[in-house]
Amino acid sequence: MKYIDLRSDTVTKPSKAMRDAILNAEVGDDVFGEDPSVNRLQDKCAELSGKEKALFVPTGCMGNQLAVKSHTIQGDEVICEAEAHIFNYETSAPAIISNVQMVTIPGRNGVMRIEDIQKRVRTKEYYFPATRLICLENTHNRGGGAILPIDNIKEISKFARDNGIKVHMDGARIFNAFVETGITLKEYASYCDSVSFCFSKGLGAPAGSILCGDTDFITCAHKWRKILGGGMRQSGILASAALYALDNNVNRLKEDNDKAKYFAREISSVPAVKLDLDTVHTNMVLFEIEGMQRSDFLTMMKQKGVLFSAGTTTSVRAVFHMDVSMNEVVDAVKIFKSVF
Ligand code: TLP
Repeated sequence: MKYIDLRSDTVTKPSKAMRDAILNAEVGDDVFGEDPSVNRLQDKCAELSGKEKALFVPTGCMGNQLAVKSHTIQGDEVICEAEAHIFNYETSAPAIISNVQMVTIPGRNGVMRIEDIQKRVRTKEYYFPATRLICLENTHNRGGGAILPIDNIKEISKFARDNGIKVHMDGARIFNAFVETGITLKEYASYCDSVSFCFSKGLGAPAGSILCGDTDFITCAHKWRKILGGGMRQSGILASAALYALDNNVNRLKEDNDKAKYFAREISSVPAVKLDLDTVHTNMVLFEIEGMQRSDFLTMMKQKGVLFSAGTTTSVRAVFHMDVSMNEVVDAVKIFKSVF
């Protein structure tokens, strides 16, 4: 059976044109710093983010973890929103790799209130851990793809700078925010000390993410990428796909956001569906089903040809991407409604 696969935008496969770019990639040994495609990608991302340097990494998780490692020292505290990817889906890596303690702040659709952050920042007593880093996630995965309001980012950034705290933005899907808000990566990054984003999600590349920051930060991240086994030799094969994605697949993300909004509007008319349309900002829809176990619902939909995944602990998640056409979204809605 050919499924309509809405589990994640990570399921996208490289297009023919992207595969041609991969085929023609110029490569070299990146551990010697000699891969021209990787160097081009890193220079381009440094420029796009307005940061001094960028580092190509295999995954979004590695980008986040290198950021935590490079900003902190053992025993520090790192603040993040309670549903953040860095806290929930990265196998306790901040504890394992950086020996830091995560402080989680429950937010609303991923948005932390500045007052709640302020309350959790430590004073300088010797017996307290030091609050070293605040991690933001934009768009926010478990927040249903929500875009962090720019004023919220600005006030957190100002507070952090005034108090000597660093800010990292997990911008795995930052371009899904850009196509909605018109706020560039450079502007988002200007409020943060580091930003990472992924090529392997809505941008359609097979693998790869990037971490951007100042020279000292990236020098540290580069060393730790090697320690973690992320020195990838002829990785221009992957960087060429990422370059292709940046040149061709950014603006089309608006279509994915629009597909999500259409889907959300349609299913919100089903009485058993609990869904706040105001939270659907980008390419994800998180919803609850009343009167049915989530696992039963997922199985039933799979039998009918539509794949969803789990969102938060109770919600179902649908993610829209380039490998699901508008016609398939219309079909998914019909199948969805037929179940109720
Ligand atoms: N998210 C995946 C799963 O891990 C949940 C998905 O299907 O959405 N930051 C954010 C905000 C992410 O959503 C993800 C992946 C990552 C980081 C990690 O990226 P990878 O999978 O490349 O390590």
